[in-house]
Amino acid sequence: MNVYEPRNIRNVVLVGHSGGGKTTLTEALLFTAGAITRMGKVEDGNTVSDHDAEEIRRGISVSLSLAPIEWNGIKVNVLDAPGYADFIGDVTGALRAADACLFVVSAVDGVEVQHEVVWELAAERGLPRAIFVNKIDRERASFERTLDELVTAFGTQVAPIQLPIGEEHDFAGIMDLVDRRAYRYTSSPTGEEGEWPEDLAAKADPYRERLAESVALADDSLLEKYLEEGELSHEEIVRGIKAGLTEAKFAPVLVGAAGKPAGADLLLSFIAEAFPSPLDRPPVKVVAKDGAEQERPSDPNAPLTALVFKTVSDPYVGRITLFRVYSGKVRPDSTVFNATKNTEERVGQVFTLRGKDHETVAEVPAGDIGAVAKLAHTTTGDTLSLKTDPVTLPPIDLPEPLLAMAISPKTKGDEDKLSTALARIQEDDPTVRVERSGETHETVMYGMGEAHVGAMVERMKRKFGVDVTVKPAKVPYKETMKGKTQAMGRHVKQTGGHGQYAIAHIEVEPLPRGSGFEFVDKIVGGVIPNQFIPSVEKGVVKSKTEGVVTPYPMVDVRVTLYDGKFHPVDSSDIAFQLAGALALREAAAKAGVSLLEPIVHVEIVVPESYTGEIIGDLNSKRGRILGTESIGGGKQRIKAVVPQAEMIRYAIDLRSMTGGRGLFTMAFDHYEEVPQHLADKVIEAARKEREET
Ligand SMILES: Nc1nc2c(ncn2[C@@H]2O[C@H](COP(=O)(O)OP(=O)(O)OP(=O)(O)O)[C@@H](O)[C@H]2O)c(=O)[nH]1
Ligand SMILES: [Mg+2]
Repeated sequence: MNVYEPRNIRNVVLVGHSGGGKTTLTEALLFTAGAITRMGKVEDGNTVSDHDAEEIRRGISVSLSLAPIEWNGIKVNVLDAPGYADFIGDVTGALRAADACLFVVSAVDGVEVQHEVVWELAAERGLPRAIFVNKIDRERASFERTLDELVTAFGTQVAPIQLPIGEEHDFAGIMDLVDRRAYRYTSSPTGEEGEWPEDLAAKADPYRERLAESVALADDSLLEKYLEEGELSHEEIVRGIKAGLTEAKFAPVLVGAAGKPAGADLLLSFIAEAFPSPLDRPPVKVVAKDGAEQERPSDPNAPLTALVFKTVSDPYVGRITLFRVYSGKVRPDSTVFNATKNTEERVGQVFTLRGKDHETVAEVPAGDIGAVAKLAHTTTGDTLSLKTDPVTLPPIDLPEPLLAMAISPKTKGDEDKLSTALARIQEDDPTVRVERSGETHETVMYGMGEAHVGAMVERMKRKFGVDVTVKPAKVPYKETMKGKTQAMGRHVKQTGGHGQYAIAHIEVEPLPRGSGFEFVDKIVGGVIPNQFIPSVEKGVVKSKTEGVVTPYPMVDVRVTLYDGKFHPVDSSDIAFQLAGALALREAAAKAGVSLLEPIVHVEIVVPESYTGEIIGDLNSKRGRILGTESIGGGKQRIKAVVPQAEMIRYAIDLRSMTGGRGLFTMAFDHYEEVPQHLADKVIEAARKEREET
């Protein structure tokens, strides 16, 4: 593939709700431009983007794909992002690599949740937005209804530049409002120019006028001409649309049927003509080594600045790193400096990807997107620059994964394979977090939702050959003493031969929450010899760690050893350990224990209309609401403390309550006593599980 100058590059990410047709549209664009000779179908598992076994099996995109397309001397880097909410991590990465978003909206389903969610992300970043109304050939498709929904959701900046000729089965072509031209589609992906349909003119003309008006309003010089002459030329309208789109003040709406395909040709020409090039976008801001902020121009001759927005690991191919160059260039057989990791990386071949296919390129200049293989240290989110001029870009803003699942290898002995797989998966996908819990002794993988965790499990199996079991992560319960008491542990066996003799008296008292565990030695007069005092402590610690009454560790207690007895011959380390453990058990039996559970602090952000339902649900989860506040944009922030046990599946619950419009964060806060009736159930369940294993 040729090397393109920044002004001839368009980086466009396709975003939107799952099933809108992004992958099909990518296929249509590739086919229309002649980059592929046959159009694949998502259903048939033979599209360029959805090449992963997991994507073919599910029929949805799981991972971001790149598809470079050459059209009229312009290189369009299409990024096909997954629409399913669990894979939003890839979308946030792609928003950084792209210079504009194309929202793919189904004319049957209209505006859906992920459109709103991603629109907000793009708006926060000031990213230009255009819309493609797809599936206009489908039964129950309606352009007008979809347009109304778009205007309601995103405001009057949304304006069509095309209208369909017919809908559903009658869909025949597209009217281009800019030039008052009509294109009809039969068997070719390229429309045939024909008569302006006079029967639809009455509908189309008001839209044309509105378009000219909004374009004129965006540019004073155009406004003057429009008022004088009542008409604008093609170049003037396109200039106005481009300015409005680039400044994110105007969202043009196009239409088509990716599946046919129809409209992909007009879309490509529009992208080439009116979408911003890297030069039209503000220069990126970087932080130099001395902490100073700098701007980097979109210039191939400036020092290198590139962002790694996606990595894919494969045990056979190695790791593939996808990056967007903002300034400078990446050349084959060179050295780059990873300023995030503070290390040099050797670059071998430089290539572009079309789905899974590699195509080598001479270089990747400013404004372009490229890939390299087998970098040793670089992971998603890193900045590549030069050692002589190291700079970092802001990190990719990612959501926190909060669905906690415990995973373990199905086959004993696969532990090493599992940890290799987990390390790789985490490096590739920053929305996966893995922790080894010192408390529950589980390996816990945090993901964005069930589909995300499921996809990771599949990946581990297929790519890393390790089959894993997935269970909800355990809650790290604890136990504590209910009151203060004294107890004796007596381990005495003196029947023939070498005997065993140890007696320990302890006092046990509860401490405030969060104090942990204390052992105090108050032995006087050598009633227990010095060398055996650590033995008693060891026995007590072992017992409290395993759980004295419940299967959970004991916390927030002070154990004071104040008396005891020994025998000059029969006492031993092990005898005093046993005495210590027995004493603690005796004390627990006398004073009683209570079960403690972790309480998490949660903050939930939802559209105002959901506040009541969210609070009701938190109450039913034994939560305590700390407060609510309006945070603008029609959103409420709700703060609460809730038992962790009730929040295990909240990533799923919140999504189903709000249709995916809610966000939340969660962090450990403190431990509290579990109500007795629930404590009995928890202990019973834990005992059963212990017996089974
Ligand atoms: N009739 C018709 N069907 C279409 C059209 N575009 C896509 N489809 C079908 O809609 C379904 C979903 O299309 P995809 O391309 O997988 O949608 P997507 O937006 O990539 O979905 P995710 O990857 O899950 O985000 C598939 O069955 C397509 O064949 C169209 O223009 N007309
Ligand atoms: Mg897709």
